[in-house]
Amino acid sequence: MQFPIGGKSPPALDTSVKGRSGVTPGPTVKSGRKKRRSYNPGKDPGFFFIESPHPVNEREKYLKLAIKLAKKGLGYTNPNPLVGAVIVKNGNIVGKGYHQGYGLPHAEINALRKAKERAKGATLYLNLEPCCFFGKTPPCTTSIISAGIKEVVTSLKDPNPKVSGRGISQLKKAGIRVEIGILKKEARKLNEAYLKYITTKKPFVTLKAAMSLDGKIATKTGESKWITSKVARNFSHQLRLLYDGILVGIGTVLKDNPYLNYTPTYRGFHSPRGSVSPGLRRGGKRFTKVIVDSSAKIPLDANLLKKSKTCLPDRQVILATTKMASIDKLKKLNEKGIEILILGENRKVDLLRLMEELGKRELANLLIEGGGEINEAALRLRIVDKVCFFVSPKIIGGRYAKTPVEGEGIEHLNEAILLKELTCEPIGEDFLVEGYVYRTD
Ligand code: AOF
Ligand code: ZN
Repeated sequence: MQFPIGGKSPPALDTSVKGRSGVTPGPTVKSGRKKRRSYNPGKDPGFFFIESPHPVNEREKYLKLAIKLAKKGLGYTNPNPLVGAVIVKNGNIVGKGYHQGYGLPHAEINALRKAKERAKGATLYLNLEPCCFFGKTPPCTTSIISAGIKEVVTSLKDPNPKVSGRGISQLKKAGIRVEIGILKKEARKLNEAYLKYITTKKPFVTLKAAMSLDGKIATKTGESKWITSKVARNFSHQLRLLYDGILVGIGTVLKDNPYLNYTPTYRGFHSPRGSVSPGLRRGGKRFTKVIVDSSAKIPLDANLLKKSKTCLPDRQVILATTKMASIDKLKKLNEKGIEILILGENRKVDLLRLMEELGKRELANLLIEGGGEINEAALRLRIVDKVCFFVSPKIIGGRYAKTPVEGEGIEHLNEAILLKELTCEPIGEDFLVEGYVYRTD
């Protein structure tokens, strides 16, 4: 169950409740398309719609099913999108499929394989425009055309520069009716990480923190174990399964000596967002641990540098540092298999450059579990896309008790980071408050 949060929203924002199906456009909506200049997760891309012989409800029903199927790939497809496909003929589902993992066949190919010759004259429903280029797999458009599909109903244009409407044009040229735009809000949310990564080549960043109701992440003596309940802690630990990497500051490493592992679970991870299927990651994706440590203070025997049964062989550690670090220490770290990135001349690691480097390493999304200083810098530099705050029903108090966002702080309220699409859901005894950082760029 989810609750909308009251209070004042930023101007002209789309505040919606997570999980609720969005407003769906009718079958005949004005044509024309607005230009999308920059990445903005909340903006309406403005697709145009063409009349279809199928009732809206039916098209929504099958697209919802496609989205449900797509979610089975959660945690496995990055940096590729989550895609589900349903093939319908004469009111019967003749094929279903989803993209199961990075480098594996695409959703529509899996559905076409199930449908076999029944695909001829059928309608294909899928939440993303089909691809039209040779990547790790051949273009899906070719298979759709040769299977004799007569209509494609999809939610979103694929903003991948190698596709970007070309998939749709190819289908239309082959005489296939194409309808686009239904359930686009849900489809955008499903692939929020992919949509940012593919257009900016930087990871979609979620900032995660656990705090008391009065916003403290520890007591005045630094005691922080545990503020939230076991249920919320397990939930937040399992969230790592949905991310390509995790970032912490050296402060957290020195204080907590964390492992930062994700635990592959054979029972699966069921969250209100969907479930991560049981078992290890498919498709060969690695989980990257990133430490921001400007003078390479990390002890060589820190837990997160240790080999771990649960994370190997798909683990990688990156130390982001500056020229202040001792070359000798960096050599020793490098000998342990740690990748060193020198990103900054003096005291601060250049986080913007770090995001570019992580994007080059194909991290489509990143979870920041930093302390107050890293969190503040990431928010101030507009690196963060989404916040995920676990709030416990405890009041800690104390002017010296740490808070999740520290740094120098702002002088004026109009400099505050604004959030939109805020949602709140109970997780055990605690609440998970999520929201997207409001961007004006
Ligand atoms: C689809 N359906 O299920 C997926 C699509 O390297 P490849 O061959 O796997 O291609 C990756 C690109 O294909 C990805 O960036 C996106 O544009 C598209 N992914 N497309 O129609 C799918 N996974
Ligand atoms: Zn494809």
